[in-house]
Amino acid sequence: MPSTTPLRVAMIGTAFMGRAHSQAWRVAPRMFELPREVEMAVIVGRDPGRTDAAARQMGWQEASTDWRSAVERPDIDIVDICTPGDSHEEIALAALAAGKHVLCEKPLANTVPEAERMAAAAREAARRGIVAMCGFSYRRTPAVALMQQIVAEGRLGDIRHVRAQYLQDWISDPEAPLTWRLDKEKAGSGALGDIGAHIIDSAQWVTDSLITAVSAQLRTFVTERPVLGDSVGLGGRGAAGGERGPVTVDDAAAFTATFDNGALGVFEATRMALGRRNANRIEVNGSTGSIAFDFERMNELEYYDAADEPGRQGFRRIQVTEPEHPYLAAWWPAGHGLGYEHAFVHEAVDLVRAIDAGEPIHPSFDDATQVQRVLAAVEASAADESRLTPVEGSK
Ligand code: SOE
Repeated sequence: MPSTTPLRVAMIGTAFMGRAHSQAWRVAPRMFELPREVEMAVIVGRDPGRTDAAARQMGWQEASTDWRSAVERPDIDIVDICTPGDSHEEIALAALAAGKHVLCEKPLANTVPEAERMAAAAREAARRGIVAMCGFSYRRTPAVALMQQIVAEGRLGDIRHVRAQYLQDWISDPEAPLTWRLDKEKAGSGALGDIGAHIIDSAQWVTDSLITAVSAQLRTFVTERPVLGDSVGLGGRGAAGGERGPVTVDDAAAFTATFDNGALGVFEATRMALGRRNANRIEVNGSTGSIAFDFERMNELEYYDAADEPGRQGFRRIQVTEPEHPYLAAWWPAGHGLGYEHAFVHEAVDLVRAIDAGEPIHPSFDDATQVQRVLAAVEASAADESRLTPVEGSK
């Protein structure tokens, strides 16, 4: 039975991540045995009407347009930050100072200095029993969590290759409008920080090793787009009427990476891979085996064990739906499978359990700051054109 005092949540943000996190807070206490009840106390958005509607639709007790007052309320225990990256630091620092536990969407911040200040505040708050977590949700997709377990068991031997891609195509159309994700001021970077951050975090976590150096290229294929009015969800700027504005972030990133365990990494993040709506893939090759995850088949892992006898070797498909698999015992019988939103439920479950136990949780703000440092290194590498070696003879 949960203890009597519920954990009351204030969530800031009402768009895609606001919806995903609302689903998580609604479902977590209903599907998992939690030590504390969870109350969805208040949702905060910019527009009063839309935020009221979001509260009703998503199941929040109250709606507000004032995040500062929500963060200061004595009846709030957790602040869940689902806003664009340019507001993460201000909100997180205020929440931590007010003694609230914090879940902050990824990437943690738009710059390394912002992330470092957030991580320092989280370390100080931890001394007051406060828990802070960054929402790299894919760690809690059961197949990725199982991948990490298999690698941690040493079944792949020495890790040699990490190959990770995160492919989307939602802005392949050059007439897709300028939204906040295409604005460096709001988002910090483009595909690199939005989806590249996920595969950087997953790769480092699954292999228990950190990226120490990168060599990168960034591309912006479409350099200007239609400007939209400031409508909800699009976050466009200015008036409509045929106006166009500059895209100030990358459409695509590609980089190689050195890991501190000697492994060689190859990473790709793009919003221009036509036909790939949300293809998040990671493959790890070791000296005694390989393992691969593809979000387009998110309830499966492909596993190759070199110990299999000759003539019987090959990638086997593990259906990650068994009760022994991470998080699955709380869900359906084997073979039924989970979806994108379940990783967010697992985030909420683990956060509530960590808060109740007074224990830290990963990915921490320190983990997320390491990701931010890799993002910054990629941008610095890509900015140094001198590193590109021209191919002789080609024009
Ligand atoms: C990008 O469109 C995005 O919404 C990311 O921001 C999320 O982190 C990812 O889970 C889905 O795609």
